[in-house]
Amino acid sequence: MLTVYGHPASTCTRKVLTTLHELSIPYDFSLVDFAKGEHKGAEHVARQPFGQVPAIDDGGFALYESRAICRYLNDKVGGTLIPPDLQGRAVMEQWISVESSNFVVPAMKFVYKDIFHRPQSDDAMHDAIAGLERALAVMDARLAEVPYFAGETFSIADIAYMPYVEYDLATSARPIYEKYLHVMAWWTRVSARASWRKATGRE
Ligand SMILES: N[C@@H](CCC(=O)N[C@@H](CS)C(=O)NCC(=O)O)C(=O)O
Repeated sequence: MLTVYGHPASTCTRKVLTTLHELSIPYDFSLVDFAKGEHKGAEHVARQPFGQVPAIDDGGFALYESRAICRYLNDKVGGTLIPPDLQGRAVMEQWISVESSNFVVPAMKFVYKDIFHRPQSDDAMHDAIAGLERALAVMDARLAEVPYFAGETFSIADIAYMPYVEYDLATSARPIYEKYLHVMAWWTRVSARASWRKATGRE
């Protein structure tokens, strides 16, 4: 049995759980309790050397890094979460890179400020607003053309954005998102998926 070591509220854990549900892969969930500092304890650091979640153990095969885990899971079962053709896969990878390089940092600033109540300087929030606007404009233009980041089908690229979008929509970033109608329409589509509802404890 595959075991996920993670935390149910963690964005990166949610990517892996969504992928598992999309692929109908059974798993055990092992809570890494942040409140007890378990993520920085020796047992978890042996699984994830940066003391972060998630990590998996698949019958003795250990892996960490959420995006690598999602790709592994899809390839393990021959899933449809990665486009089968060379160019489709490359486009999916492009959008995962945009997520990790251009989107996550500004998106998470709002989560740190409004959900974790970690003080952020005015300069930091000014940069976050500008960075988020820029990323959303690029994402919106893509989603005006196709229903999902990789094209016609839901992929790991969509999963990569979803946890951050959900948290941001509960922050002061929401009015910024609401200007980008194609992003909002995509969110309505993808957040209705059973895999996401299960990964976030709604089903
Ligand atoms: N690149 C890693 C990032 C993992 C990550 O940042 N996990 C967060 C939770 S979403 C975490 O464990 N934070 C605790 C910490 O960094 O101390 C991945 O994609 O798995």
